[in-house]
Amino acid sequence: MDFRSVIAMLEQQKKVVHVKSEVNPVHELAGIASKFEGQEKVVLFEKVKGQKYPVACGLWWNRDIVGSLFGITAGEVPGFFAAAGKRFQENPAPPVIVDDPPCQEEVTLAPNLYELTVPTLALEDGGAYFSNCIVIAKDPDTGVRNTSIHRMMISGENRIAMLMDVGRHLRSYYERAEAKGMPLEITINNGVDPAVYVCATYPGTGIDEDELGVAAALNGGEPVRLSRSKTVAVEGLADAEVVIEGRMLPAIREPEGPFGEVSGFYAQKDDRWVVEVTAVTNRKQPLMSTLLPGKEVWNSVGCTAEAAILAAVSKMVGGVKNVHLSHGNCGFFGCVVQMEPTRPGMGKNAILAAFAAFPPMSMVTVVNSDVNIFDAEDVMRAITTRCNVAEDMVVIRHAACHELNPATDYGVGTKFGFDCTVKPGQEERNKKVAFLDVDLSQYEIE
Ligand SMILES: Cc1cc2nc3c(=O)[nH]c(=O)nc-3n(C[C@H](O)[C@H](O)[C@H](O)COP(=O)(O)O)c2cc1C
Ligand SMILES: [Mn+2]
Repeated sequence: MDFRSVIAMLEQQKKVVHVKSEVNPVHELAGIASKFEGQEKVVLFEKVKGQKYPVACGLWWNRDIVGSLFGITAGEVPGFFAAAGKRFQENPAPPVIVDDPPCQEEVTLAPNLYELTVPTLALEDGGAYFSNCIVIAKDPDTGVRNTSIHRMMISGENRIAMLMDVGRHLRSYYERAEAKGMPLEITINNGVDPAVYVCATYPGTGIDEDELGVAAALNGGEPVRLSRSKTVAVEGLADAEVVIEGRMLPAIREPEGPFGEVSGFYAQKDDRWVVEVTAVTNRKQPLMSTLLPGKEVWNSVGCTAEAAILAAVSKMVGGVKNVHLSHGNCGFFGCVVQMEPTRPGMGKNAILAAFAAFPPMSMVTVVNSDVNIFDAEDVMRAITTRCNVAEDMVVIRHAACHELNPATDYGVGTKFGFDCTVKPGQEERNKKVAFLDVDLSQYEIE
């Protein structure tokens, strides 16, 4: 479903808040959005000062909305994503290139990025940021397409400074192009099908795989539609609201940041990679998309990570009931695995398998089925009462975690896990207290 259809669907479900007053894209827009963060509504800014288009925020900040994007409940999301990942591995449906794509209804060959609706979010951010655009590039050696999301700061009318973390496929493409003194052509796609957004963050897809096939799998096998670009040899998303074409310049770094990040802390300003924009194409009257780097990212990375962990730990260890990446762990620095160990010691193996399935994590907590993994209090109680730390904690030093976690040395840190599963013979002592479940309406109570 294209982005405008998604918003129209949510509109019908009365899940869109319209901000009709004109708002300033610098701080004010995000200030308003933050008051709605996490609620079961997205916020649509109709008039943004000095900028051309309306913009919607918050598509992923509430898991009930996320479920409704795919016609399922919030709880079904990880399993649904995992099943799509499996279908992609078994039978990938490659994207197709279409003629007269909607994303090229209007073409601007000398664009001014400042006219697009791109907010400056947190108070100390270094500029206006594209926070949720889908970057498509092609491997300079194999031609395989990659899809990923990167924060991008507007640094001039046709210039962007962006971030690529260590290990990203896009970074590998860029470094190989740069070594030959060549730019890397990309398209930057805004306002996209949620299935494409999912495939852009799907963990575990290899550098030799076109992950747009994951979006097809999520859409019942229907291939993703691509457009031939006007100025670069890499495709855009045919149904995107806006497509920015450009090239990442070799041997050039320019300041990017600070940026209020998903960790809840500011990422510092530094010299980073640069995109020179060669064209902007868009649908008529595009509806742009933005996000706040908080709950929305915790859910979007969290749901795909849950899918990957659920699949991997089930396969390698067994006995798994559910997985949750909670907001208390910044969405993806830690997870809780709910399981019934098939034999002694499997709680610890689940910790190792979860780390293998999703490397950015620092912490894994494993609990039995009687613990509500969506309730941080219940999980904390399991740690305090069922984890004899000297025996049941796993510590892995100097491991690769996530660069944005300040507890690490720019990504290298300690991974730790709590095995809170009840040990054999200890079941009686761990039986949860319960009371009779009565129906209060049957009583006369004042
Ligand atoms: C909203 C959002 C913003 C992101 N920003 C960045 C970023 O600035 N830099 C980065 O390297 N990864 C970022 N990521 C993560 C990557 O997009 C993600 O890990 C992706 O799967 C990497 O693709 P790859 O496996 O093809 O390299 C972001 C993810 C989301 C959901
Ligand atoms: Mn990839």
